[in-house]
Amino acid sequence: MAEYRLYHCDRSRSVRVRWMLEECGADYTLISMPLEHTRVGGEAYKAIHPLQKIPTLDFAGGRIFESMAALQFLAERHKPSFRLAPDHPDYAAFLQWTHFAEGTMGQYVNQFIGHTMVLPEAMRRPAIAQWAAGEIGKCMSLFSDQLGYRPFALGDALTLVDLGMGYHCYLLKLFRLMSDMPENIQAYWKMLAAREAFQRACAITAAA
Ligand SMILES: N[C@@H](CCC(=O)N[C@@H](CS)C(=O)NCC(=O)O)C(=O)O
Repeated sequence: MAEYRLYHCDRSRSVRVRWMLEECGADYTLISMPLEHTRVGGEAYKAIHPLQKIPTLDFAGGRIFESMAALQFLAERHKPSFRLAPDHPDYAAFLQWTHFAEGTMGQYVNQFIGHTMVLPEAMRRPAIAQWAAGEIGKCMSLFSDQLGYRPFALGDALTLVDLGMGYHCYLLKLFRLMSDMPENIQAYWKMLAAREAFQRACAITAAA
Protein backbone atom coordinates (compact mmCIF):
# COMPACT_ATOMS: atom_id res chain seq x y z
CA MET A 1 0.00 0.00 0.00
CA ALA A 2 1.22 3.52 -0.82
CA GLU A 3 2.50 5.66 2.07
CA TYR A 4 -0.20 8.33 1.46
CA ARG A 5 -3.76 8.42 0.15
CA LEU A 6 -4.95 11.78 -1.09
CA TYR A 7 -8.69 12.40 -1.43
CA HIS A 8 -8.86 14.75 -4.34
CA CYS A 9 -11.11 16.77 -6.65
CA ASP A 10 -9.70 18.29 -9.81
CA ARG A 11 -8.93 22.03 -9.46
CA SER A 12 -9.70 21.99 -5.72
CA ARG A 13 -7.29 22.68 -2.87
CA SER A 14 -6.13 19.08 -3.06
CA VAL A 15 -4.11 20.21 -6.10
CA ARG A 16 -1.87 21.94 -3.54
CA VAL A 17 -1.29 18.72 -1.64
CA ARG A 18 -0.88 16.68 -4.81
CA TRP A 19 1.67 19.24 -5.98
CA MET A 20 3.58 18.90 -2.70
CA LEU A 21 3.49 15.08 -2.92
CA GLU A 22 4.88 15.38 -6.44
CA GLU A 23 7.61 17.82 -5.35
CA CYS A 24 8.54 15.36 -2.58
CA GLY A 25 8.55 12.35 -4.91
CA ALA A 26 6.30 10.70 -2.29
CA ASP A 27 4.55 7.39 -2.79
CA TYR A 28 0.81 8.13 -2.89
CA THR A 29 -2.51 6.94 -4.22
CA LEU A 30 -4.93 9.51 -5.58
CA ILE A 31 -8.59 8.93 -4.77
CA SER A 32 -10.35 11.30 -7.11
CA MET A 33 -14.01 12.30 -7.05
CA PRO A 34 -16.20 15.01 -8.52
CA LEU A 35 -16.43 18.32 -6.62
CA GLU A 36 -20.07 18.34 -5.54
CA HIS A 37 -20.95 21.17 -3.18
CA THR A 38 -21.84 19.88 0.38
CA ARG A 39 -21.78 16.21 -0.63
CA VAL A 40 -18.30 15.42 -1.94
CA GLY A 41 -17.69 11.67 -1.94
CA GLY A 42 -21.15 10.79 -0.58
CA GLU A 43 -21.71 8.87 2.65
CA ALA A 44 -18.54 6.80 2.26
CA TYR A 45 -16.32 9.89 2.35
CA LYS A 46 -18.14 11.24 5.45
CA ALA A 47 -16.36 8.54 7.43
CA ILE A 48 -13.03 9.99 6.26
CA HIS A 49 -13.92 13.69 6.62
CA PRO A 50 -17.24 14.45 8.39
CA LEU A 51 -17.49 17.87 6.68
CA GLN A 52 -16.97 16.26 3.25
CA LYS A 53 -14.38 18.85 2.23
CA ILE A 54 -11.37 18.25 0.06
CA PRO A 55 -8.48 17.50 0.55
CA THR A 56 -7.86 14.77 3.08
CA LEU A 57 -4.37 13.34 3.34
CA ASP A 58 -4.49 9.90 4.92
CA PHE A 59 -1.43 8.01 6.17
CA ALA A 60 -0.46 5.37 8.73
CA GLY A 61 -1.25 6.85 12.12
CA GLY A 62 -3.15 9.95 11.06
CA ARG A 63 -5.17 12.10 8.74
CA ILE A 64 -5.06 15.82 7.86
CA PHE A 65 -7.83 17.82 6.23
CA GLU A 66 -6.36 21.32 6.02
CA SER A 67 -4.31 21.77 2.85
CA MET A 68 -1.63 24.06 4.30
CA ALA A 69 -1.23 21.81 7.37
CA ALA A 70 -0.76 18.85 5.03
CA LEU A 71 1.97 20.77 3.21
CA GLN A 72 3.72 21.58 6.46
CA PHE A 73 3.50 17.96 7.58
CA LEU A 74 4.98 16.72 4.29
CA ALA A 75 7.74 19.34 4.40
CA GLU A 76 8.79 18.19 7.87
CA ARG A 77 8.90 14.59 6.67
CA HIS A 78 10.33 14.89 3.18
CA LYS A 79 11.32 18.43 2.20
CA PRO A 80 12.73 20.47 5.08
CA SER A 81 14.12 22.94 2.52
CA PHE A 82 10.52 24.00 1.77
CA ARG A 83 10.06 25.49 5.24
CA LEU A 84 12.13 27.93 7.28
CA ALA A 85 13.40 27.13 10.76
CA PRO A 86 12.56 29.42 13.73
CA ASP A 87 16.10 30.84 13.77
CA HIS A 88 15.94 31.88 10.10
CA PRO A 89 15.79 35.70 9.62
CA ASP A 90 12.73 35.31 7.35
CA TYR A 91 10.87 32.95 9.69
CA ALA A 92 8.22 35.55 10.61
CA ALA A 93 7.61 36.29 6.92
CA PHE A 94 7.43 32.55 6.25
CA LEU A 95 4.69 32.08 8.86
CA GLN A 96 2.85 35.21 7.80
CA TRP A 97 2.59 34.27 4.11
CA THR A 98 2.07 30.55 4.67
CA HIS A 99 -1.03 31.32 6.73
CA PHE A 100 -2.10 34.22 4.51
CA ALA A 101 -2.72 31.75 1.68
CA GLU A 102 -5.68 30.11 3.43
CA GLY A 103 -6.45 32.44 6.36
CA THR A 104 -6.88 35.66 4.37
CA MET A 105 -6.74 35.03 0.64
CA GLY A 106 -8.64 31.73 0.81
CA GLN A 107 -11.83 33.27 2.21
CA TYR A 108 -12.16 35.75 -0.69
CA VAL A 109 -11.40 33.06 -3.23
CA ASN A 110 -14.16 30.93 -1.68
CA GLN A 111 -16.64 33.79 -1.83
CA PHE A 112 -15.75 34.57 -5.42
CA ILE A 113 -15.97 30.98 -6.62
CA GLY A 114 -19.07 30.29 -4.53
CA HIS A 115 -20.97 33.25 -5.94
CA THR A 116 -19.89 32.70 -9.54
CA MET A 117 -20.03 28.92 -9.97
CA VAL A 118 -20.20 26.62 -6.93
CA LEU A 119 -23.44 27.65 -5.19
CA PRO A 120 -26.79 26.84 -6.80
CA GLU A 121 -27.69 29.78 -9.07
CA ALA A 122 -30.54 30.96 -6.82
CA MET A 123 -28.07 31.50 -3.96
CA ARG A 124 -25.46 33.45 -5.95
CA ARG A 125 -25.06 37.16 -5.25
CA PRO A 126 -23.18 39.09 -7.95
CA ALA A 127 -22.42 41.91 -5.47
CA ILE A 128 -20.58 39.45 -3.18
CA ALA A 129 -18.62 38.06 -6.13
CA GLN A 130 -17.67 41.60 -7.14
CA TRP A 131 -16.61 42.52 -3.60
CA ALA A 132 -14.57 39.30 -3.31
CA ALA A 133 -12.83 39.97 -6.65
CA GLY A 134 -11.81 43.40 -5.30
CA GLU A 135 -10.41 41.85 -2.10
CA ILE A 136 -8.54 39.24 -4.14
CA GLY A 137 -6.99 42.08 -6.15
CA LYS A 138 -5.87 43.82 -2.93
CA CYS A 139 -4.41 40.58 -1.52
CA MET A 140 -2.47 39.93 -4.71
CA SER A 141 -1.20 43.49 -4.79
CA LEU A 142 0.19 43.02 -1.28
CA PHE A 143 1.72 39.70 -2.29
CA SER A 144 3.19 41.36 -5.37
CA ASP A 145 5.05 43.80 -3.07
CA GLN A 146 6.37 40.88 -1.03
CA LEU A 147 7.52 39.01 -4.14
CA GLY A 148 9.17 41.89 -5.96
CA TYR A 149 11.24 40.56 -8.83
CA ARG A 150 12.63 37.59 -6.92
CA PRO A 151 11.92 34.09 -8.23
CA PHE A 152 10.00 32.97 -5.15
CA ALA A 153 7.96 34.62 -2.40
CA LEU A 154 10.79 34.56 0.12
CA GLY A 155 13.75 34.88 -2.24
CA ASP A 156 15.72 32.37 -4.25
CA ALA A 157 14.28 29.11 -2.90
CA LEU A 158 10.80 27.64 -3.23
CA THR A 159 8.92 27.33 0.09
CA LEU A 160 5.42 26.33 1.19
CA VAL A 161 4.36 29.94 0.60
CA ASP A 162 4.81 29.36 -3.14
CA LEU A 163 2.65 26.25 -3.09
CA GLY A 164 0.01 28.05 -1.03
CA MET A 165 -0.10 31.20 -3.15
CA GLY A 166 0.78 29.37 -6.38
CA TYR A 167 -2.47 27.42 -6.07
CA HIS A 168 -4.35 30.73 -5.93
CA CYS A 169 -2.49 31.86 -9.05
CA TYR A 170 -3.75 28.68 -10.76
CA LEU A 171 -7.33 29.57 -9.79
CA LEU A 172 -6.88 33.16 -10.96
CA LYS A 173 -5.77 31.80 -14.30
CA LEU A 174 -8.77 29.42 -14.47
CA PHE A 175 -11.16 32.26 -13.59
CA ARG A 176 -9.55 34.61 -16.13
CA LEU A 177 -8.41 37.06 -13.45
CA MET A 178 -4.67 36.49 -13.96
CA SER A 179 -4.35 39.05 -16.75
CA ASP A 180 -5.52 41.74 -14.25
CA MET A 181 -2.69 40.88 -11.85
CA PRO A 182 0.59 42.83 -11.50
CA GLU A 183 3.31 41.97 -14.02
CA ASN A 184 5.57 40.26 -11.45
CA ILE A 185 2.69 37.98 -10.35
CA GLN A 186 2.06 36.96 -13.96
CA ALA A 187 5.76 36.12 -14.44
CA TYR A 188 5.81 34.22 -11.12
CA TRP A 189 2.75 32.21 -12.15
CA LYS A 190 4.31 31.25 -15.50
CA MET A 191 7.43 30.01 -13.75
CA LEU A 192 5.45 27.95 -11.20
CA ALA A 193 3.14 26.56 -13.90
CA ALA A 194 6.19 25.30 -15.83
CA ARG A 195 7.30 23.06 -12.95
CA GLU A 196 6.85 19.42 -13.82
CA ALA A 197 5.53 18.59 -10.34
CA PHE A 198 2.84 21.25 -10.71
CA GLN A 199 1.84 20.02 -14.14
CA ARG A 200 1.45 16.47 -12.83
CA ALA A 201 -0.57 17.81 -9.87
CA CYS A 202 -3.13 19.65 -11.98
CA ALA A 203 -3.59 16.90 -14.54
CA ILE A 204 -7.32 16.33 -14.86
CA THR A 205 -8.56 12.91 -13.70
CA ALA A 206 -11.37 10.74 -14.97
CA ALA A 207 -13.58 11.78 -12.03
CA ALA A 208 -13.85 15.41 -13.21
N1 LIG B 1 -9.20 25.41 4.43
C1 LIG B 1 -9.50 24.15 3.79
C2 LIG B 1 -10.60 24.38 2.75
C3 LIG B 1 -11.24 23.09 2.28
C4 LIG B 1 -12.36 23.35 1.27
O1 LIG B 1 -13.25 24.18 1.52
N2 LIG B 1 -12.32 22.62 0.15
C5 LIG B 1 -13.32 22.80 -0.88
C6 LIG B 1 -12.70 22.50 -2.25
S1 LIG B 1 -11.41 23.64 -2.65
C7 LIG B 1 -14.45 21.80 -0.70
O2 LIG B 1 -14.22 20.71 -0.26
N3 LIG B 1 -15.68 22.17 -1.07
C8 LIG B 1 -16.80 21.29 -0.99
C9 LIG B 1 -18.05 22.01 -0.59
O3 LIG B 1 -18.11 23.22 -0.85
O4 LIG B 1 -18.93 21.40 -0.04
C10 LIG B 1 -8.20 23.62 3.13
O5 LIG B 1 -7.35 24.45 2.79
O6 LIG B 1 -8.02 22.41 3.01
